[in-house]
Amino acid sequence: SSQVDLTSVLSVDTRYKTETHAAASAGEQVVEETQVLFEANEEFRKNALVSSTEKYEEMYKQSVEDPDTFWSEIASQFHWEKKWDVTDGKVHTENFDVRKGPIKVEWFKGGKTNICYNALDRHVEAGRANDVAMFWEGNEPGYDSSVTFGNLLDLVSQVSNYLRSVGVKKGDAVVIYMPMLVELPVAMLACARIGAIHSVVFAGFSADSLAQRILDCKPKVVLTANGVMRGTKFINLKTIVDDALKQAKQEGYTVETSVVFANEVATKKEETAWVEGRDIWWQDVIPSQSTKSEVEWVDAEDPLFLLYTSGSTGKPKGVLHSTGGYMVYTATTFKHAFDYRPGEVYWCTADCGWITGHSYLTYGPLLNGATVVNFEGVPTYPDAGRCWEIVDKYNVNIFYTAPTAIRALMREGDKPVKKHSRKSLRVLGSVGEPINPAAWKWYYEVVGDSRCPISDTWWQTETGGFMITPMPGGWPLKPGSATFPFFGVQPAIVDENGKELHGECSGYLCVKASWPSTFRTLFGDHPRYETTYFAPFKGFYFSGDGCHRDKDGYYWLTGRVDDVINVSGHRIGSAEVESALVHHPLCAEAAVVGYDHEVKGQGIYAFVTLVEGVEYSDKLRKDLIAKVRSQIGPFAAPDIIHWAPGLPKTRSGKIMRRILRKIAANQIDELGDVSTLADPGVVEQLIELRDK
Ligand code: 6R9
Repeated sequence: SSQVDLTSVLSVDTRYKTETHAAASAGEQVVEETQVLFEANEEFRKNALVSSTEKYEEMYKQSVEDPDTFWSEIASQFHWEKKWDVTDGKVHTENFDVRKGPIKVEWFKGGKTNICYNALDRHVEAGRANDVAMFWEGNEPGYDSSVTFGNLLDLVSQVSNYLRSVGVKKGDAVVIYMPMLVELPVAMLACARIGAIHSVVFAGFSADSLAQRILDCKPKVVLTANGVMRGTKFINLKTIVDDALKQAKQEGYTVETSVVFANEVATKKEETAWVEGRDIWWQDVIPSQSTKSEVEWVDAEDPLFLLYTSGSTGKPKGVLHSTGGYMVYTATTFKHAFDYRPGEVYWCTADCGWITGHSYLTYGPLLNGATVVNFEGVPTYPDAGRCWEIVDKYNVNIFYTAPTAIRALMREGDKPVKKHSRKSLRVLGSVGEPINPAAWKWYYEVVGDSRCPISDTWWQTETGGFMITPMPGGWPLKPGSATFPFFGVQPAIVDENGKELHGECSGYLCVKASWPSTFRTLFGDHPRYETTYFAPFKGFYFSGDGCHRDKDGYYWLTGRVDDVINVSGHRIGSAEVESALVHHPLCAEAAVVGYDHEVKGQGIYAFVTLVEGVEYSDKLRKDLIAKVRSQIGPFAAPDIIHWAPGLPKTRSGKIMRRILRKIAANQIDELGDVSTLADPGVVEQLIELRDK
């Protein structure tokens, strides 16, 4: 791979200015802007895919003025068994305006393709069967493996043949609840190969959450593993799945087949609970399958996968992505946002249970024929140098992680980083939440030795791929800004009335027109799709994020403006946590807000009103937290439980979260007007009980 000798970047703008401002709409979200420009050096820029702002502007202009031609040219680089329909020169149709009828997006309709074929067979047929497609690094140092594109295709074919043998057909759902083994992306690709819809559930979700998802999408088969070690912790996945399947059955849906990968490094087969007739060992049925598997050619608009994500209200939403547009878009964004060069090794630390693991650990990189690293463990095990040890071990060129991981490692100091060479690194990436300038600079200076541009990629489960992102080498970066829109993406910052703002401004981030990987619906609930995302600001897709555009046109994401809390880059709905808390028999009412957390970005702060006559106790506090862990998953556990004799409510009974956020942030003198409260005395009581 092309290793460019990169000397330190030059700081174009030497004035170091730190500005803080509040996003108009977000009100309480504050972004810290550092207006220093970081520019990749000349050598980097010369070789970059997009090497100048002019080049970007020219391509961007074409992409929004004539998206049909722009994306058709790119789509043609993939294999299509049958070409898509072109009507009046158009390859896509869309309605983004609820006033004009149902919201609808279609790209490359009529085209027949298969994303698994494009991610694997295509490269094998091009003579790359023996190139490494995936390096797998286990939780325990020393446990590793590598698979070539040929190996991967064989494995995927076997799993797909097995799925067919148990009756899984095109359009059927398959739930995958697996740790980060090679078999997880394999399972996803196997579903895609036969046109089945995969729904990966992050293997950190509880039995209740898994059951809820199973009941929603009704999978024929569940693919899982008996257990996994994450750091020093053993997670018994099998008992969670058993519990979930039992719950689902009680609620009326029976899963006939559960395939269990025996993960012998973590636990023993004989110690695994078993349900005869339903459970079957992966190792007993997959390796005996044929490695030849017919590709199911699907329509570009046929569904590829479902991924549940949290909203501000109600139960999790099944975000549905279709095949063709998603394929074209994830591949293209991967290539440009990381300036990927053939032969490079790319490592994304995300789990396949989240969208990042779908688009940028599996599909995007493999579609480009990139070699990916799949890491089972955690960044701090056995020590804080693990990531850099892995970078050196596989000569990783592109490293993509989340701010929460960066901050956690930053706390351990520079030493564990400096112990390893990291000279293979060329590009760094960040995703999941706004990256604070201090973490950005540490990442840049210490991890990247002031040599690697950082791609801070803003996007969402719903968008399928990067929306606002740097193209390294294309333009200077500002720490904390995701910079500019990707090709074809037309962002709009609007005010609370839905009026688009221009120039330097702050407001709600929307998108004006579809991009190829727009999510097509919420599974089984198109009305909710329309009301959540398209009704708030007519004519636009509303992201739920606040945003500021500075005088140079750079975009700064300021965080969620709804009741979604972003903990370590994981989206958690306040309503979900509240509903878990009130499941506890002694909890009468709960209100949950986010608060600034040094490592996690945001922490979960829960105000809890107990049933009349019940005493506060540390034991009860623990029980309440345990309730959330079991209802949602350990990652959603509240950091703080604040006893609340009452909650601040308006006369119409609406909880005023604005006030709770201020109390959680300990900004007691900024509570604002409390006179509209039904009982203003509640606030005094809450302040008194802080830290109690
Ligand atoms: C990809 C992913 C989406 C929410 C999104 C926003 C936050 C993600 C960000 C970012 C600022 C970035 N977010 N990336 N905020 N800068 N680079 O994380 O998807 O889990 O659906 O979360 O995450 O608030 O709305 P998802």
